Amino acid sequence: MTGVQTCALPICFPVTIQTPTIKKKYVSLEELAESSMNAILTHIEKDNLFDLTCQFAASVWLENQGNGTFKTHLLPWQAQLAPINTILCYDWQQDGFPEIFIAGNEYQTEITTGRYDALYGQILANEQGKLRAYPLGYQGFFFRGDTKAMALLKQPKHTSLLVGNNNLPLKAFTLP
Ligand SMILES: [Ca+2]
Repeated sequence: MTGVQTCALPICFPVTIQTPTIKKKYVSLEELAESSMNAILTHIEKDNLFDLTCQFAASVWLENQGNGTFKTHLLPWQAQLAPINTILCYDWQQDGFPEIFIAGNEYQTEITTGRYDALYGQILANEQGKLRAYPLGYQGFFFRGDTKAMALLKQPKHTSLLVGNNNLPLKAFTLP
């Protein structure tokens, strides 16, 4: 006994769900962690594999600079709290610069990952192209949920912003 504890490879560990042969090959997380990617994938035909690379993980907006080139701008940190699923532009003050309404979250994650639920709806002020986050809950725009879609509904005297969430009733906010 060396005093080193090993942790059994849980059957619900994401990689063992997606590649069950790994579960048979490795009995502990320690063994798996110490193995190279080539060693782990010895049983897989590598000709059919391809590499994917993530440059960064953030929500951004892209500025079209013409000639097929785009400049990347990070959204404010308040928009980085969870995945954004829906974006809607509406000129709140009618000054010619549409505000950006964002909503999202993701409840369908694997149980070992945990759900993304930190976004309660956010309005970004568009100050002549520079984005600034309004305070959370500004003008009552605040809601919980796994938001998947928003839409504007123009009515005779005002515009409604409709917010659709999984497993929750449709929400409506009155816009000026
Ligand atoms: Ca505006």
